[in-house]
Amino acid sequence: MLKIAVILAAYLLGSIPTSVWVGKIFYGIDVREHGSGNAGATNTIRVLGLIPGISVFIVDVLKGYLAVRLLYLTDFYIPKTGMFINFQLFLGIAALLGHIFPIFAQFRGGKGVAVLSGVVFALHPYATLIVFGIWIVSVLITRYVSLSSMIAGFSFPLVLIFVYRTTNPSLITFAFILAILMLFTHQKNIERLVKGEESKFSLKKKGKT
Ligand code: NKO
Repeated sequence: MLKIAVILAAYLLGSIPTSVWVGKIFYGIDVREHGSGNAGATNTIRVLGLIPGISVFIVDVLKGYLAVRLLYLTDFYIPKTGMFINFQLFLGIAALLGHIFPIFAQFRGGKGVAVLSGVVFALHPYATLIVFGIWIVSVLITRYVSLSSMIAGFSFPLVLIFVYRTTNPSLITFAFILAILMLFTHQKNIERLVKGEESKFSLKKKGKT
């Protein structure tokens, strides 16, 4: 019972719709009605500017990090199997699902990139720093945040396997599931990338479009 309550708490923490609230409270704007329509840090930079966007990024990373760190309990035991699954992984997924389908914002949330970086930082900080480096280089080369986020998503399990020689099967499976989840949340971006219509990242805010 306690574990279910804690997973629910992680979902509620992830559900805090940072970009939607920052936009509505400080600018009277719902960022989901402008730019890419995404409730995330990138679109907040696009619509409202760098300072609110970076603030959203920091809070969203913290949601993922705190869900995994603060709510930590002992590992899950699957009855009769002798198997333990790392409970932190469930908390990370719960926080991500909260962010993507937030109960506090009509279930229309973000794509989970910033939250996922907080989750993976809590699980493996060094691998996450490498992946962050890959993300930055990819943004600089391609100028596509969405593409870079998907590349980062798949880099995390690959860095775990090939750089850190991780053998923990539940961590690796979890990392691949999350990379696939990133493809799912970026479906519209993938369509735009294929058509050559995806917007390239720039620090200048474009205003309400
Ligand atoms: O508005 O559809 P859009 O162009 O906004 O947005 C696409 C974008 C959505 O994501 C965000 C959050 C941006 C945060 C970027 C920080 C990335 C740091 C990644 C480092 C480590 C991550 C490990 C695994 C992550 C997937 O994509």
